[in-house]
Amino acid sequence: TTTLQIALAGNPNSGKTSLFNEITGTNQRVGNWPGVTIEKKSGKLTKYPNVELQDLPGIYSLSPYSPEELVARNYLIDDAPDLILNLIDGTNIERNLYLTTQLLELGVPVIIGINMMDVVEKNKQTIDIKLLSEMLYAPIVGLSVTKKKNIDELMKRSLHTHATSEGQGQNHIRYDKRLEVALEEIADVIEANTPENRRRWFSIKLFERDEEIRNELHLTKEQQIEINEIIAITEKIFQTDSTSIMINERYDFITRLVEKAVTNKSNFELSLS
Ligand code: GDP
Ligand code: K
Ligand code: MG
Repeated sequence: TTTLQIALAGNPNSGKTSLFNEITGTNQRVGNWPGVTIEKKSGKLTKYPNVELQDLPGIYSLSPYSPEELVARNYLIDDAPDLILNLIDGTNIERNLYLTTQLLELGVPVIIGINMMDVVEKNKQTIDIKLLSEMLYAPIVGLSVTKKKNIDELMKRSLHTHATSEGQGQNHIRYDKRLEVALEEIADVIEANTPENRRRWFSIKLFERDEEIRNELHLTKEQQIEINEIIAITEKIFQTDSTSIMINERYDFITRLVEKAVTNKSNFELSLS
């Protein structure tokens, strides 16, 4: 029988291990990731024995700067899980969504679990999950792992997401038009080197001058020159380097998202008085 692979990804302290333990019970395998002393845990789901969950190291981004980021990134790219389950700390949504914007680019279906909803409610915050879901083009379930609320719902939606490839459509987050033009131009340059579902990810990584990706694609000299020109023009337009452009665009997008979808009721009441 084929096993469905779900990768559990998220920031440190978003509740990944708590969720992992809750849904895999004692069906766990623990080891190390190859070449590094980072713990690797995988396990079959108690309720769905043909589904395997891979607990990834907690990370804030998919850059290749820390061993944890490299492990997570290599797994997501090379092992190509069937689904990414991105667990988010709902009390820290702005920071957690930075990684989410990157996971959504990988070309793998993503489902988002917004955890710690017990604390969110206690803090009198509200999160408009439907609106967030529409703006991110991904299914989202709010839950609390430690209060055991909505865990079954999250897993059911996860299997449904995989079965229907919900969340892996052509629709995706769009940044500033001038950046999108550059990304499309890079995508055209690498059309023959990349599968369609991965092309946006590769275009963004090349735009960020990610050396590992550049080597992996075996680009010709001409392709490299074209891409360098696209990057240079865009940097001139934005008056900053390409890495900063991407970071700024991600944060601008997240700020707009949070402004629209997250409200702090206690602040609202204060502002009325
Ligand atoms: P990881 O670093 O992503 O693996 O996160 P952990 O599973 O270690 O959880 C980090 C902390 O958050 C632990 O103290 C958990 O008990 C706590 N935690 C996890 N889920 C919830 C939740 O839904 N509500 C609350 N209040 N705490 C939670
Ligand atoms: K932890
Ligand atoms: Mg953990």
